[in-house]
Amino acid sequence: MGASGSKKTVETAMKHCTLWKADRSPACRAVMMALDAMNLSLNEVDVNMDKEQHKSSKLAVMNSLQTLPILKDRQLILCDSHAINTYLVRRYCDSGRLLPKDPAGRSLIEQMLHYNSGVLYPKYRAAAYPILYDDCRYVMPQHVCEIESAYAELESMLVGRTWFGSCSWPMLSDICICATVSTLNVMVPIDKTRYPRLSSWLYRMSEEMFYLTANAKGLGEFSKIIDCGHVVEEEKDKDKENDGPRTSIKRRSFTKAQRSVVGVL
Ligand SMILES: N[C@@H](CCC(=O)N[C@@H](CS)C(=O)NCC(=O)O)C(=O)O
Repeated sequence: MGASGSKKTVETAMKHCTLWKADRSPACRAVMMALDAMNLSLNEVDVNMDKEQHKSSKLAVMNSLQTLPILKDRQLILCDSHAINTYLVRRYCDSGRLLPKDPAGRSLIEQMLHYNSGVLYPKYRAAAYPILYDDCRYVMPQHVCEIESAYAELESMLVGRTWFGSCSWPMLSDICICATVSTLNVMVPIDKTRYPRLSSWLYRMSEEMFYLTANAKGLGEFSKIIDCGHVVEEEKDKDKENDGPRTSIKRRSFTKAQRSVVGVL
C-alpha cells in the first residue's frame, strides 16, 4: 500500500499556495511527490533553469539563494524542499502517514531529511553541476567514489528494514531520499549485487503512484541532459510560457501513452 493509503481521498485544492519548480530538479520532485502522496493540489509554475529564470528578479526577491523549489502560502515563503515538505505535512495532512505525530517517530524521519540535505544532496550537486553548467561530459571519478560511498551508507541503513522511515510504508524520508537517489542512479547506476537492499528499495519506490506522477518525467529530462547534453526545446518552452501556472491536478493527469514515453517502470 502506498503512502497515500488504500482509500482514495478527495483531492484538496489549495488555491492560495504556489510552487515554483523545475521538473529536472530533485529537490522540486521531492516536493511534488509529497504533494501527490498527500493528494494536495496547488498552483505550479514551471521555471526554466537553462534560461536562468530562477535568477529573475521576481524569484530572487522571494529567494536570495536563487534556488528552486520556492513555496508561497499566503504571506509565508519557504525555499528548501525539506522545510516545504514538513510544513505541508504539518499544516495540511494530519494523518501521520508521512510524518509520525509522536516526537520519537518524527525525529527518526527528520534525521533522514538532514542526511538527505547535508550528505546526499551535496554529492548530487558536486557530480551533476559540472555536467549541467560547465560542459563536462561525464561524472568525474572522485564523484563516482563519493556517490558509491553514499550507496554503501544507505545500504547499511536498510539492514533489517524495508523503508527509511519508522513504519512499514514509505514516509517523507523515503520521498526526499528517493528524489536524490533516483537522480544519482542516473549518473552512477546502483549495482544490484553490491547494494541489493538499496536497489530493491528504489524499485519499490518506483512502483508508488506518486513516483509515477511526480518523479518519472523530470528524471527522464535529467537523464536526457546527462546522456546528450542540453537540447533546447523551444516548442516545449513556448507551450509552458503560454500556459502560465498550472495545478498539481493537471500535472498528475498524464496519459498511459505519456507514461511509456517517460519510461515508467
Ligand atoms: N537544500 C535545497 C537545495 C535547493 C537547490 O539547490 N536546488 C537546485 C535545483 S535541484 C537549484 O535551484 N540550483 C540552482 C542552480 O542550478 O542554479 C532544497 O532541498 O530545496
